[in-house]
Amino acid sequence: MLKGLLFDLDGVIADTARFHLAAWNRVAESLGITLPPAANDALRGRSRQASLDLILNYGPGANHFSADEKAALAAKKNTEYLQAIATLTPADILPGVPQLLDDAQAAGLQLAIASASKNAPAILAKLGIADRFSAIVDPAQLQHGKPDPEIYLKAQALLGLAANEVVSFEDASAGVAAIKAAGQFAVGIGDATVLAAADLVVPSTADLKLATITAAFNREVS
Ligand code: G16
Ligand code: MG
Repeated sequence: MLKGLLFDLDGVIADTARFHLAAWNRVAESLGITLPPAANDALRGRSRQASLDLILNYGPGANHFSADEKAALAAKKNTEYLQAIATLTPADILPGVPQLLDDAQAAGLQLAIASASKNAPAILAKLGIADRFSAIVDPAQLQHGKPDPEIYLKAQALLGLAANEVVSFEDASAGVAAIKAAGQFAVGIGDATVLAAADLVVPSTADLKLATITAAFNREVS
């Protein structure tokens, strides 16, 4: 029986994935690296450090940079990102999400955030929805990033639920891989080809309907 919903944040609750990508693009440009279109999905859901390594590997290679140089580049990216998210307001919650949260709470479902972002609590506060979630995983406490299942298993545990009692939402292939490795039902938001491993894919958050999701979950999870 469905008892909880686990949400990625960037690209699912708010359209902050474009701010991450823009900030990383600036870092890449400063190093003379051009990011290929595939970086758009590859960077989503990855930790700050893993994202930087990915970018450097599109150029001379992550092993050509010292730990100090990498820390400075990551800090530069986060400074740019913080400037971008400073402008966020409740109007930046993605379409369909407020209704989904309302419907989920009316149905008695528990809600949790499984975001790789250390900035997630600040973003939720700016969006005015922090109190909707009974658990927010702290990514600083994790050993492994997405696509490892750890973050989704942690979110499920914080709610006291089992894998067959939750539905998890992701916009990234690494995130969908993490959900599936956790043994949970995955809803992918975006390109059905990129997110083919998800149990259900919708093109945008505006298409997220609790009744449809629950019906698909009940068909697949016994
Ligand atoms: C998000 C983004 C990633 C970002 C990561 C870490 O994960 O999708 O692009 O690199 O958080 O963010 P920060 O640098 O703010 O700690 P998610 O899981 O919310 O999609
Ligand atoms: Mg995401």
